[in-house]
Amino acid sequence: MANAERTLVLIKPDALQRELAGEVLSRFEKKGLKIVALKLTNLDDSTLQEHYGHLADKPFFADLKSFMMQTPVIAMILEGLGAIDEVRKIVGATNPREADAGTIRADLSMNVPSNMVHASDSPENAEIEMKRFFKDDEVFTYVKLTDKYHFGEGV
Ligand code: IDP
Ligand code: MG
Repeated sequence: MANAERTLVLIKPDALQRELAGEVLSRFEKKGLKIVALKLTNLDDSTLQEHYGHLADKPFFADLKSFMMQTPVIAMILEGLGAIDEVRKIVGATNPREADAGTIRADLSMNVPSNMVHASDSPENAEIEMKRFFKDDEVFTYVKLTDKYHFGEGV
């Protein structure tokens, strides 16, 4: 939709290990975010070096990378009004014990790095991250019957 944003989300290995991937995806769907790309993919060291480059100097960086390689992750692009901020709101603060109740991280996790989900934090990073994980022909545009509720005005 012309007035909507797109954002990159990863469902992390702890969610897959704990059989909570469906629960996480369901929360985004229920909000009214449209799935426009979705796949299971393995992360390698160089992808993680790029993706978490802002954390490369941290003492936990090696552990973070090996955590993210425990299983494939589910990568997706979600579309919606203000999707970047709305998804970050639903995901909650980085530390699950500081996240607000009702968020995915607060409700379903206890610790870092195993906090269930990655979500882009700005329009600039969303563009970079969507390209990092998806080719153009893996991203879909389609009409849903519910679009008028989630994207329309005055309905
Ligand atoms: P974000 O995921 O909320 O955007 P970032 O600061 O970008 O938070 O950190 C990326 C990821 O690195 C976090 O989601 C978490 O998995 C991991 N992480 C962040 N801080 C720590 C830490 O202090 N110890 C271990 N892992 C951390
Ligand atoms: Mg981040």
